[in-house]
Amino acid sequence: MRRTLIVSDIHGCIKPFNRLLEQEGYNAAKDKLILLGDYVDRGPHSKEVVDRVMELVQDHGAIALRGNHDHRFVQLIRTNLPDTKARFLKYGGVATLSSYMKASKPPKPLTTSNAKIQYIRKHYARHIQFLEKLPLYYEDEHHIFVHAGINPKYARWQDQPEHDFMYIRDEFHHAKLELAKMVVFGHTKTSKLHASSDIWFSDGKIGIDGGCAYGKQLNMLIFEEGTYRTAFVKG
Ligand SMILES: [Mn+2]
Repeated sequence: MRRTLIVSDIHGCIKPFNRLLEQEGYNAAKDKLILLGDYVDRGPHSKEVVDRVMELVQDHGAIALRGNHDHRFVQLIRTNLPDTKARFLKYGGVATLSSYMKASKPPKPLTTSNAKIQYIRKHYARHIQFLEKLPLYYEDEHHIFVHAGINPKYARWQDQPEHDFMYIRDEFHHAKLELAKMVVFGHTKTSKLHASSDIWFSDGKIGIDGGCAYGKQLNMLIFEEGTYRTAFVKG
């Protein structure tokens, strides 16, 4: 029977991610892998995570959604607007720039963030094109998968603004949703939803961000034959 494996908020943590897939025996021919976004920022290996996610999507049929950090990284490289840049650098983006520089070793070391941004724009267009095309949600028979959540204000959740898909927190966490499907999401560390980094199961919602980039854990939700199981590796 086919399993569905869900992981979120990898945030540059390539080693835990690969360990988790290996530990749970991920087999692309049999398993459906769904990634809920936030591949970059905070952790040490954003570039490697994006490479791996591209490979999983393009060669192995995985589904990858876009998170707010992926979205901001794309905006930064495309526009380099001061406000975008300030937020990017404030929320873990310094690690992303370092990761790309370390991996590509430009002929002379680039010292300013502007020079690094230009370098990435020139040499990693394929990463940016990949990230900006990622969808904001995915559905299967039983689930809605999103990065951050669903705003209960909208009669059709698909009509909510892009921003809600990537950023919403409390309004969604506290909402009593009248949806036929379970919402699986990341974005908010589960330690903020209950007193643990383990997966948070609630009425109609499952939160899975274990805070790996903060030294906690990378969770995997496993759905098989109508039941859930959880797995994780330490960050
Ligand atoms: Mn996020």
